[in-house]
Amino acid sequence: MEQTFIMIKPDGVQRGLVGDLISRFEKRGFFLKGLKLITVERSFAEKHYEDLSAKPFFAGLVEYIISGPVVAMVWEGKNIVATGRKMIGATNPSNAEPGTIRADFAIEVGRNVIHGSDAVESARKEIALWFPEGLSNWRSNLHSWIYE
Ligand code: DAT
Ligand code: MG
Repeated sequence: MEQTFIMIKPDGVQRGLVGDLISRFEKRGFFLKGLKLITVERSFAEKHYEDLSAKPFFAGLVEYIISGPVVAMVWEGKNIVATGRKMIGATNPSNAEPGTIRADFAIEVGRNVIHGSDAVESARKEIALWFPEGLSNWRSNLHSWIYE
């Protein structure tokens, strides 16, 4: 089953959105496979966002991500990478569709509350980076109530 890396950014933690955001993924029918509250080092944040290192907003983005604890998670389910991105909404909250996380909880692109992997391959890389210790391998008893 497909997995994705989801991170609640420092603003989401500070604003008390952790429970609500986790709830959205749980209620949809996705399964939580990894979870931790962690404040990352600058070099780690730079590695996570290495593909964006040439962008003018890179330094500010790194400052934001290291500004407080984040909630790092791995979620699992059918087509979760693409579905997770849809649930999160457009990068700039002002372009995000109503009902998406970024439309419901954010105003500015540099305070957009949550990260989600953009492809199966980047999910694999991000999960390996954030969870080198591995994941929990449990299987929900609700599986057959969610999947045909
Ligand atoms: P996403 O987080 O939707 O995958 P991304 O990977 O292109 O978007 O960029 C990572 C983060 O960088 C994004 O969540 C917020 C910030 N960012 C992206 N584009 C930006 C811009 N034009 N100005 C300021 N910050 C930006
Ligand atoms: Mg991205």
